[in-house]
Amino acid sequence: MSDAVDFTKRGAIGVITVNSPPVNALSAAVRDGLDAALKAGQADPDVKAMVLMGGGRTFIAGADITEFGKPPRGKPLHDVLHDIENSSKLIIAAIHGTALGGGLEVTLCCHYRYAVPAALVGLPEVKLGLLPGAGGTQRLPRLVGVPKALDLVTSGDFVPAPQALELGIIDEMGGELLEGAVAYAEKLVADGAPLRKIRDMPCQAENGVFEAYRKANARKFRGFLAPWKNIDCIEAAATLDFDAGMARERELFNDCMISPESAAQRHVFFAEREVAKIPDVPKGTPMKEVKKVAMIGAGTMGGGIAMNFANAGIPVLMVEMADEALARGMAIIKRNYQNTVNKGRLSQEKMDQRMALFSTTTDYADIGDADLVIEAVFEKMELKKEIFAKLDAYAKPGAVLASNTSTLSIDEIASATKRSESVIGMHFFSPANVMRLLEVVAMGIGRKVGKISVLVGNCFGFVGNRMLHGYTGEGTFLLESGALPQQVDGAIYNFGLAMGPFAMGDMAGLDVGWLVRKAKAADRPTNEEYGGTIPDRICELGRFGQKTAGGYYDYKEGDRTPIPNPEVQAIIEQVSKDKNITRTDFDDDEIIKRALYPLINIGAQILDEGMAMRPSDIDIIYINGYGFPAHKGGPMHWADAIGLDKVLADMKRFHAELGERWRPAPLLEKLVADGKSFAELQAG
Ligand code: 3H9
Repeated sequence: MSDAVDFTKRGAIGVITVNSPPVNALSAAVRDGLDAALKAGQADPDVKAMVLMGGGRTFIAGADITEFGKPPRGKPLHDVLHDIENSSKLIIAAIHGTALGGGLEVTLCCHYRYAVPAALVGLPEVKLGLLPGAGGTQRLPRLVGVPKALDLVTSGDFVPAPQALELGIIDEMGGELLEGAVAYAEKLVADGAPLRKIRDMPCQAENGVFEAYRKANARKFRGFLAPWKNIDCIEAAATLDFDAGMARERELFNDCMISPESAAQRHVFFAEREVAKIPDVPKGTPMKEVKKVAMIGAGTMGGGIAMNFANAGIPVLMVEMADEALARGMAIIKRNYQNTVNKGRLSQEKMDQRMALFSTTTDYADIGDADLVIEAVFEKMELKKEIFAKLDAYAKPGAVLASNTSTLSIDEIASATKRSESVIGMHFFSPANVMRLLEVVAMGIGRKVGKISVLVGNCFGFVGNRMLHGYTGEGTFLLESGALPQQVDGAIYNFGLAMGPFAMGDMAGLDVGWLVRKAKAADRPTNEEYGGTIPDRICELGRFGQKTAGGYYDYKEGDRTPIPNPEVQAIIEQVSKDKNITRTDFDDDEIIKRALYPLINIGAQILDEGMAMRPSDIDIIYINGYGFPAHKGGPMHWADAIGLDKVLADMKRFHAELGERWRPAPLLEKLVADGKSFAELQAG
């Protein structure tokens, strides 16, 4: 027997246990081990039925993703599954932890499924740009019906055991994993339960469901390949016989496997896990425990940040200058929670528990017992320094003092204290209680509040916003060169972002950038580098975006649909004239390059400066903080996929046409000269 799978006996029940940490993925060793264990069970005349379970913290979490794209080894998964389904003795899956992807597909070939209440099941392949390729798309709809199967395979959502029981994905639920499953197996044997095979069950769909489903989700799935292929597979289950459906699934699985979308999404999967690893901080380094947080500033941002901590069960003291500001801030927090309760996504009881974790004060002396103090006030250096001097006076020794700035120097803020080593930047993204990203210099706490934390250095705009300025700036330069806002936004939307730079500007408020540009601080890019001329003129008309019913676009009341505005078009054309620029037509491809290549170029500069640790960290920032599409893998992966030599050639063309802001980053030049990609740079 292999080390990865062992076979033991409990009376007349054989127990097959997969032991392949961390997640019991279906590696070659596991497949070979399963093969041997099944043979042992079949051959033993005392064994009447078998239980198949995972050792350690989980059942099987899926195929081994690290084997993808490598030459096949070991017994093929389909053959193992065939042997399970056609076993002459009952096989019962016993699920704890997670049964995901190929893991759930293994259980669907077992004759019955048992789970503990905390178990989760799901087919998350779609998140890797794939589809369940081991019969999942053919067997799941036979159990749960076509509509539910469509939702499960296209979302990749995990289903908790109690719900899986209701849906019929599992047959029995009980508290004890091994004892419970063995008892269930004994009962099935005693009852003479049949060798139930899901493949023999019927699968039907109502007329038109697939077309309707494709139509209803067209917007959501745009740019992705896998959701569409998943739907095709479920359709095959409902229209073809089982074996033909399996053949179709295999064919479409291969289409997904070789697609650039899947390569990008698998890159994102590993990149998300990579961000947590910091070379200077070995695994197991003790983390500062945060038992209490003080939040300076109870505005929208402060309140949103504070909610993250309350959600994680950590008490938060809200600090403001005046009682009215505290009352206003607490009312917003309460309303946010209430909305979630009203939508049925939080129980009233949980909301009450979270609200009870908040306390308020106007006296800085009260922050003395906080382990972490986070400041989220206006982006004004003087104000921040004043606050940090007070924090220095009242915070206990060892407390972490964080600023939620994204544009001011953390080093300068820290200079207002006598403990600069305790001062960090924590850049939450707005709305802070929703967005998944946190740019940070102290990693442990971010994970605790459910954020993907990325370590970044202290530079203007940290990483994400610094790159963003390149993108939004180039967007307005595109307007000067001949494009219109709706054209640029349309191209960016079709590329896969939630919206283009102008719709985004209108939503965020154009006045913010206007004020920053007017301040013209010495360490900031100049107005010309920002591409500020057009937005300045729009702001001068009092058009600040959605909040003033108009910015780059007009808006009807209560409607966020942008409507092109002739006055704005006139401004744009006038600016081109003033700058002696001949307006030209652009196709979408050129717009995408002009608007998005600055992300790559600035990303390369940031890497060169050591402000971000890895190309994949930048990808994670862009996907989670700025809505860059996962099917493109983030800006740096996207650049690799295009080919850095091609990207550089276009940048050189822009450099010649448009000037210094397009000077290619030295790192990019070097990678191309060395024939390397960002991924190869990262691999070392
Ligand atoms: C599939 O099944 C295809 C089939 O349909 C068809 C075949 C023909 N393989 O996330 P964590 C690693 S596709 C290899 O930090 P958690 C992970 O990289 C697969 N490695 O833990 C990490 O390594 P490291 C469908 C894997 O507790 C370590 O395990 N399945 C795999 O927060 C711990 O991971 C999925 O898509 C894998 N399948 O979450 C499930 N999974 O320590 C993907 C994990 O070196 N996995 N690793 O960084 C997950 O969703 C989460 O990992 C899970 C645990 C919920 C299981």
